[in-house]
Amino acid sequence: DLTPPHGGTLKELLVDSDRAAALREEARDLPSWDLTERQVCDIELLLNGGFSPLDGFLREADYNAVCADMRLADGTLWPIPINLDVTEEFAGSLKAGARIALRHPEGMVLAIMTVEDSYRPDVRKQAEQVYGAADEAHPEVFRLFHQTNPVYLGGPLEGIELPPHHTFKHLRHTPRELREWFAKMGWNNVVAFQTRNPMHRAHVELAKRASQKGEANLLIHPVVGMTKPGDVDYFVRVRCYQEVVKHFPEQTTQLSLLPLAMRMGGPREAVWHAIIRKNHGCTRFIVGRDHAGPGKNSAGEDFYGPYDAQELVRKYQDELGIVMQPFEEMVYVEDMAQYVPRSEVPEDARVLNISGTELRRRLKEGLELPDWFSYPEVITKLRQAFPPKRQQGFTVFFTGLSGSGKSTIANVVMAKLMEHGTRPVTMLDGDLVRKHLSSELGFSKEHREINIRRIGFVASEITKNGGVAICAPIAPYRATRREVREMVSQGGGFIEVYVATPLEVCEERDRKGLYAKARAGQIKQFTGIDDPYEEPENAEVVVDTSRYSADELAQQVILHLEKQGYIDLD
Ligand code: PPS
Repeated sequence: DLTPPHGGTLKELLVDSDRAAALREEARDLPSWDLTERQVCDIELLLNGGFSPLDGFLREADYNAVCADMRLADGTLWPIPINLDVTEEFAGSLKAGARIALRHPEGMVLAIMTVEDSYRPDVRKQAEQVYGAADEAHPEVFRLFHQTNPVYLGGPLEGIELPPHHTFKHLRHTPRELREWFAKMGWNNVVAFQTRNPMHRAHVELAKRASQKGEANLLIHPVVGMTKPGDVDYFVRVRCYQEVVKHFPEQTTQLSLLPLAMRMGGPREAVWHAIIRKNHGCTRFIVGRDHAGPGKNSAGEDFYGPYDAQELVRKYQDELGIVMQPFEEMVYVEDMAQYVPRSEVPEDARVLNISGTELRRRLKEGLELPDWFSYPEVITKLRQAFPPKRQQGFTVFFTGLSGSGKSTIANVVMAKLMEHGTRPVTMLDGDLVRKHLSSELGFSKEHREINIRRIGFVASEITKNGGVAICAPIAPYRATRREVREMVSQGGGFIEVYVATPLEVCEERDRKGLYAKARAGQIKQFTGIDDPYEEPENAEVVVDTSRYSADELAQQVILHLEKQGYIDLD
């Protein structure tokens, strides 16, 4: 028999069709909340039982216990908080015990929630307890601090329908569907392989060995919800997985897509992944090196040790009821023409390895990828998705004080790129954007953030489609610039240019007379005077207009673009 779900029963929260019809009618008169991308992922696994035994978004007592002890208030092991975060306005409009309609961005109501709890989390504490550090270099901590609404609502859900999917439908399965399929196939021992990256020969070797060792069938169970910013997007990955499954024995391997929003929580996330796979009917779960690792912290060190995740899963092994199959990194030994676990490499043997970062670099630069590393079909799919840099779109994002000379340099850069003529160019200058896209916005922190996110959104669309976006807002906040960088980098290049003209020089020039007005108190919240400007720490190019002319500085930007391979000046 298959493993029982976590907590004993598969907690599916979808109601029958009569009840669903009644709920849809009720929803018409209820306050409704538009789910964020993250919340859509979470609600899908809540409704389909992937998050059994949860019956909805966490109430405060459960949330506190999960953060502090990795358990729900009733003692059940549960490592990651699942919350419905909403705005103060929305939370403030609700009475105790209110029912609210939770809507998919396409408009349909997915579930009705009875709000039992409304609470304000201490996100720093959450970051420290769950992710081990309140360090914004951790992608989930950053999200928690900058992209999470301030109030959490907790309470049970009545599910009406699952979020719709329009891609790869034949590869999506609920826990129940997978369990039924395993039963039909007589698969009573299934090992799950988790991944958020394209699979190459090393992963195939690892998964094959794991299934042989456990005498188990194999479920390749990649995450297609949300992964780490900068990852290869799932459309591309799934096209690769479809090629890779052909290299496994047909009767023993199944590919299925998991709509999970990852947190990059390392050890705790590994425990969570194990629970989710158990709910999907798996008996075994592969935990490799640096499972769900977020990369380096702001001091340049790894957040978690390479085998911390294995250790934590091992600690809860009995309680989890799914067997961990720990795995070392597999490396290619050239003389043996074979992959082996790193500790089994013969002494003096030459080992070949290409890291994820190195792979992305080679794809971006259009460099060679050797046959020992991956399959030709997989490389072809990756190359289609990652054209060489000179065919990619990019964004040049100028930031700096008012009057620093951003627009002037940006205009020269634009003229030079138009003259070069390989891509369409769009200018998103600060004043231009405020006239056409953001005319209703002022200069509060909130409004500036909205303004910059709009610019980022437009720039990312242009970049994704192969064009050039030149942006020149003040963009005073580091966190918002990072968001824009993440958005744009998904589909092409991002070059941040810090126009580091000192405040004294900007004020002295005062081309628009705004500094004088700000000093006189006629303009409030003026950047550099009574509003902050957070200097960029990792801009690709830094220029200072007090020393060079706009022409010279624009040339510096153009040369950077050439050096990076985006343009070819020959
Ligand atoms: S932001 O912070 O990025 O949203 O600002 P941005 O959209 O670039 O707009 C900056 C231009 O608006 C004028 N202006 C102000 N700037 C800063 N602070 C205050 N309070 C303010 N009020 C008006 C100013 O002319 C800026 O233009 P530039 O081209 O930067 O000088």
